[in-house]
Amino acid sequence: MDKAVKSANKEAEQIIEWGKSHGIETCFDRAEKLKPCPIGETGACCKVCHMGPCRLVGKNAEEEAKGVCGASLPTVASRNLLRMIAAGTAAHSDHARDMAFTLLAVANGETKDFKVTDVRKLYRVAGYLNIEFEGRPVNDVARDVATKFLEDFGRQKGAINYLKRAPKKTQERWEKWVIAPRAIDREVVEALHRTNIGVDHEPDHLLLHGLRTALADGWGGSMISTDITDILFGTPKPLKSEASFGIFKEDEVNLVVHGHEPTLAEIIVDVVSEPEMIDYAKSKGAKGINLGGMCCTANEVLMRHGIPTAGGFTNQELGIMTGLVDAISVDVQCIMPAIAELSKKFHTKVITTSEKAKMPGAVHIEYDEHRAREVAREIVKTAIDNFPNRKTRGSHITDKFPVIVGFSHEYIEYMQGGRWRASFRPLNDAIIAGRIRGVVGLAGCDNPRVPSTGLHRFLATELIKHDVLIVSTGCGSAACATAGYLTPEMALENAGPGLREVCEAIGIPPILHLGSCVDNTRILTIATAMAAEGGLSDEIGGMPAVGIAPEWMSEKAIAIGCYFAASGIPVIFGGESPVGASKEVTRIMTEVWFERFKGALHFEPDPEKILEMALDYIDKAREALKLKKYEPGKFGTEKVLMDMAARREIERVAKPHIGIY
Ligand code: SF4
Ligand code: MSK
Repeated sequence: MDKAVKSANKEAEQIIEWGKSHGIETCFDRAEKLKPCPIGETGACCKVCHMGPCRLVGKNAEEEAKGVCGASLPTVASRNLLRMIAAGTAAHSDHARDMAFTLLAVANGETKDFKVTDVRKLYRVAGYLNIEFEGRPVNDVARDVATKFLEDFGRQKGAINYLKRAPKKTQERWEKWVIAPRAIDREVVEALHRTNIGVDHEPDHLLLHGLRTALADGWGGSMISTDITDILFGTPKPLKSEASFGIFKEDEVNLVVHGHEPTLAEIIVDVVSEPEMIDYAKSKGAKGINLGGMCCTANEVLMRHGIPTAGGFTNQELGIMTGLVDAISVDVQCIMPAIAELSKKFHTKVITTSEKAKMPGAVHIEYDEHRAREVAREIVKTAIDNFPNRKTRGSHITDKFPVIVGFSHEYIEYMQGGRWRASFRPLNDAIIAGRIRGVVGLAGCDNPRVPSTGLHRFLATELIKHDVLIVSTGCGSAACATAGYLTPEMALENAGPGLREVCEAIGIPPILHLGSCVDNTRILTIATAMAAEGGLSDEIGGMPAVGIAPEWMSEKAIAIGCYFAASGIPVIFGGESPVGASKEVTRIMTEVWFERFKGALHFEPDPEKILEMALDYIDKAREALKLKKYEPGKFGTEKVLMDMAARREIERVAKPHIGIY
């Protein structure tokens, strides 16, 4: 990895260089100019009251430094982490709340623009929630599902519904350590209460509530969001698309959807192919309308409709700098306010759409689920009207890469046995035999403080070389997509012999795109299914599986890392630890959590060490499970079992929108 470059993405680097020669500043330049405060960076600064901010620094800060109120460094650092978890959980879960309201509006007939698309998934979810579904009208079941989900936000006592989806042993650990969340809002509110001046001061106690809050995200908000999105818009199946800046077209109106919420974007996907809209675009001199995505809204429409992606978080300014984006419609989360200012240097219109998120310099066209199509048309029309203003003086890029995306856990199950024998048996067997050494969830943001996307690329190639199957989400997926890694050919060229054999037999890439950030919950579902299948661990903890977020930056990533850790998956984050100032907090998150939950949260800036740690965790888990010692190229003779239906299905992977499960 070339540490001198700002982005490992050649095309991104080209645009950054073009920007430099035209006096345009991006997050990469600002990251260079603005060094992080070393006290805040490591969690040693407290500003929860106005006697501070108190900076707990010095040689013996861990033992001796105290804030004005007497708070110690471990207290301050653990409070800071808990607040990050609460904020991350709030973001994912508020998104989920809106999804639940949309499902309720559909069930009540209050919106005509959405419907239940995947009835099978609705029934599956109803089953998880003990809701009767057989013989009942679909909308009645949908109403009960939405209502039960909404209870998960405001319940005062009891437990979040989906906790019982976890393996029994995993649930028992949560009960033993009293971290089973009661309700999403309750845990977030309690986190803010406990971290208020003068409340909870015991680091372990604060961090246990951190895990409880994070579980409210993983097995609550995020999982609810994933499931409702599948119900409303369809459970993803592999399909082919493209990634990188070359997705923009010179002769068409380019509209980008960016952020995290799929609802408005789903309707925009529909509206851009309305004949009246295409005619309108033609009347303005364009050949058509080209829709692209950015960040996680991109992941949502990419995996359901094959809408191409321009990439992840750090590509948002660069996309505008191609000079080809006529409008960028943003919803919530990970939207840099810099894009509004930057857009003034081009012709791009930045359109904010959420009642929760406005931006100085942007046009605001507010989304309302009751008139979704009308709003979507206004947005598409704004982009079309702006096409004649295109000055085409940006840094045009033509490179793009093919991608195969959209591996929902349901499809992964299906592809291992067809419709009637769907299971996780072949995957478990491949791990047992040592063909697949283990599984890594490669997730999280891309970050301008490192050669952006470079850590994802390095780890992706190294892990598959070592026969580790990768499941990826969020901007980690975008980093792999814009590198051309999300193809079955990647297995032939780069995977170790065992993983290659499995990928060839099933016809899958060695890096499976699972979706957006909230879809990290699909990894929890996969791990649960693997535990139920048998032959490996009987809980999530102890699986030869690791989570890695090498370039994380968002508080949401911290919440994700913590719900993985509490569920039993060791997690390694890149960069400096946000609690690195406290040895005690670091010890709790690694040794103590591992002892209690078999999960942990590490921070390690060196990507080579991240790789080493991940492989070590995997090998130790294999040893503890008494599995065959991993040796490259040496494994048993078991074959991946597939029926004819599954084989025929896989052969269609290269065609757009496949899948019959
Ligand atoms: Fe300082 Fe204590 Fe106030 Fe924090 S809570 S700012 S440590 S006085
Ligand atoms: S968008 S949270 S930069 S992954 Fe989900 Fe990407 Fe991180 Fe945002």
